[in-house]
Amino acid sequence: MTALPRILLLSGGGGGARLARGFYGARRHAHCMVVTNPGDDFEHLGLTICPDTDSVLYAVSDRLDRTRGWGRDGESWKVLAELGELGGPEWFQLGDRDIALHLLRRHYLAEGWGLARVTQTLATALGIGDMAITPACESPLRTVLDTDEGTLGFQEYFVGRRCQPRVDRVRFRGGEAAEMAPPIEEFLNQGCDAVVLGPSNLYLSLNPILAISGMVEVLGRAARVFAVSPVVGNGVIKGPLAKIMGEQGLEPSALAWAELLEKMYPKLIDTFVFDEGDSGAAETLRARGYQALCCNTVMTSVADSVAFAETLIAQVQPGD
Ligand code: FO1
Repeated sequence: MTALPRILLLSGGGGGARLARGFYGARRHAHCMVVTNPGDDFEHLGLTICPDTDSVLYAVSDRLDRTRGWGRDGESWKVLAELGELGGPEWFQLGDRDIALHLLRRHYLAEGWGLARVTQTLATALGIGDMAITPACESPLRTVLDTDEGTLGFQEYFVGRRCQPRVDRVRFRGGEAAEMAPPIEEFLNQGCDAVVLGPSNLYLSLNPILAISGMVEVLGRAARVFAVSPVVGNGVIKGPLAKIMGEQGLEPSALAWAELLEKMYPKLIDTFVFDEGDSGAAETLRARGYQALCCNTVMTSVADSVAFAETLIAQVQPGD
């Protein structure tokens, strides 16, 4: 029985969560650990909110509200409504079922558990304990944005201001002190055949993970490093990436994304993965000596997600 390929997936936002679901559906063909972006996390109402981790927990366990791309399906909002009645904050919408998960996270953290153990325990409770899911680090790492309306925390920008302010700079509070969560080191020590940077916002979802000291060096040692373009055609499926690229003077194209990634992390990426509609970008990169793969990267169904994960797995030989 040959060993299965071991793949590390870096995930943020809805795109990363959908690809994580794909690897879960393909788990008999590869052993995948999902590393989630901690940069969106924040403290609210005494709860530790971990949106990009919870999107993966809910997507992989088929409990995600797929319309919103976050939070629970079949949600009710009684606590939030009463909170509003009592003069509490309603701007960040926590549904009743989502609050249950947050109360449990709060309880485990108050017991002194690390966030990685909390996350894997919640995954097991959701019936997906056979998939390794961990935040990239256990200490607070918070994305802050310097905008034309001042410095904003991520959720203030994303939810509070609906991504309207112009982004001049994205920073990560706690990045220098942050260390890779223990499960990641354990996974890597047992061998890692490929790293996949998911179809996530480079500025807001992947850079926080890559800001963790030593992360880029460690990932660079993997046999293969794939990066999936979050830009499809001249747009982004969801989220503020196209707008921020424009504010940074870049056109929101798949090629501009690849060039930005290569500029930020020279030689880290072996294979750029584009949607089949962006074959031009793939050709250009191949002409520059990079490997580029074109396939269907738009995941509108679980079947799409699984097919995409299987396509990536087929590129990876165990013990590469
Ligand atoms: N996004 C919103 O646009 N509005 C919300 O009220 C909101 C609440 C929320 C609650 C829990 C959670 O895990 C995510 C939530 N999100 C909400 C999404 C959140 O802002 C994420 O950071 C984005 O999905 C970006 O990754």
